[in-house]
Amino acid sequence: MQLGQEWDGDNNDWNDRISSFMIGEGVRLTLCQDAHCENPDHGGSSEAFGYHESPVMNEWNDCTSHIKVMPYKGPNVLLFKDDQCIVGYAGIFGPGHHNTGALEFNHIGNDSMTGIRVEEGIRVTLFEDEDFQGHRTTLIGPVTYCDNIPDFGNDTLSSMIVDIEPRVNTRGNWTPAVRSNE
Ligand SMILES: [Ca+2]
Ligand SMILES: [Ca+2]
Repeated sequence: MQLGQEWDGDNNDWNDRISSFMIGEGVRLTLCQDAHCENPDHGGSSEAFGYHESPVMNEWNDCTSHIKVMPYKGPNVLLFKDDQCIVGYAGIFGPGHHNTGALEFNHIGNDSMTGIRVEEGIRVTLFEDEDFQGHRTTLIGPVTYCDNIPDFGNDTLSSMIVDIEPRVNTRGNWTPAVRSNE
């Protein structure tokens, strides 16, 4: 599929058949279980960015009915509900405060995150409890953990803060290494 393209499984032989896929560099992918993405929240859709390969899709096997392929602008955080960084349920999160409701709406759910991909230029703090409380750990991108996130439990994430990571430039001044895409 090409950038900016939408694909509706009702119009071809591929409805409810996709079991693996690859996303190219610079591409943002939205998968929906309903025709025309009629149910975009948790349970109905999933999102990821490339480059990424998903050799299996677990709960998403044979249930994709609609696909959107759009240009991707980062940096962001990609969360995975399942291990091995499978998409699956996955969600894209930009800079900001993401409380439990945001996790639930963006395809992950409360106490279900197992894997994380943090792009370069991003700092993310993970919290065990809602409202940015409880045990926490901070990750600096670029880093990917598909199974065990150091010093953070599996299926415990309830809120998260994503920041642009400041860097020292060649003149020694603090400056954002990358700009937000907001
Ligand atoms: Ca999980
Ligand atoms: Ca929790």
